[in-house]
Amino acid sequence: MNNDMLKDKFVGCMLGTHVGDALGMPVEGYDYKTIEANFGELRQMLDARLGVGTYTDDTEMMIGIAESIIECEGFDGADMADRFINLYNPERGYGQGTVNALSLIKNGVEWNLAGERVFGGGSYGNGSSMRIAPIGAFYYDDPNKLREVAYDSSSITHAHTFGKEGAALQASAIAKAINLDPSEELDKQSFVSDLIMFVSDEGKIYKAKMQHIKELLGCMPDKAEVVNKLGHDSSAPNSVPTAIYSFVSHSHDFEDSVAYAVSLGGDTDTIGAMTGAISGAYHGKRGIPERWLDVLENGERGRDYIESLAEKLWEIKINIKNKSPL
Ligand code: AR6
Ligand code: MG
Repeated sequence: MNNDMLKDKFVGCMLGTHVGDALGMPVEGYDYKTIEANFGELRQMLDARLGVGTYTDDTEMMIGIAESIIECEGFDGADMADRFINLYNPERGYGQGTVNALSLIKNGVEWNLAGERVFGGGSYGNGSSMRIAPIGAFYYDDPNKLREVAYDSSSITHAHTFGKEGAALQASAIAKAINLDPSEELDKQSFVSDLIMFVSDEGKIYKAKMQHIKELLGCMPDKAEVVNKLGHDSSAPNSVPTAIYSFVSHSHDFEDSVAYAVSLGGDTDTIGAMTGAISGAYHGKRGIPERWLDVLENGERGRDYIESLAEKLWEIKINIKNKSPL
């Protein structure tokens, strides 16, 4: 793949997170019937609690990951945890497990020990999967390193095996999407089969969910069946596969995939953000509707800043690749 396309995909997965987060935020917690009855097919950014196009904790924490990887040229747990703490703005709407883990670290607990103390053994919320786009992009060509860094970055706040595996699975879906050419037809079944192979034995809950995805791809399920089989709540096992399905079943078009993810209801901002990350990694920024990009919040750490982070991440990646002996 040429470098320009790669750059567009790095930007696409990070802005895709922001777009999906912003589209989903105004309808967070609604069920699919309520969304349908009130908004039909949601294709326009609605006024959210912080304004049109604003983001939640998903995008705020993604920014922390990107800043940390750029600054450290790779993963540094203490630095990443510090950035989560410094960026933390309660108005963005954080999960309780994340708030608890970050406050333990702020009070002196080591970054790699706090996560286990949450929910007695670690959180399996989707909070470490929703923010993973920069890791999926940065390690798009190295599945082993991608898994290691996804696990470690997750363990800061989400130390439960299902939390860590969800983050690695979401990162792997992003990496695979980066490696594919969107002008060629996506082989949907093999995209999902490869992800099933990637999931570790300890994460077998995901293998079962991904098997459901393969079956759903073979029929034309209604939303009730999709939600019933895959889930749409704020746990990683009940939302990462839902995002993967939303992408794979609507891989022809960024807008269709993210609109569909949000239309399923439940944890709409996060399922939207995760679908946007995978779909943006596949189509690149050029696949994201301009009318959505135009209304994204664009203050100090808004749309343009996120794009500049993605470009820096890409630059560092290219420099490392150019230095490598092979
Ligand atoms: N035992 C029981 N329930 C659990 C466990 C566990 N070990 N781990 C997670 N849950 P949390 P997040 C359930 O609090 O992942 C924001 O809106 C529990 O019901 O760690 O950072 C974000 O945007 C818990 O409330 O938060 C996301 O949409 C839930 O999983 C969402 O919140 C979330 O885990 C999740 O953020
Ligand atoms: Mg959120």
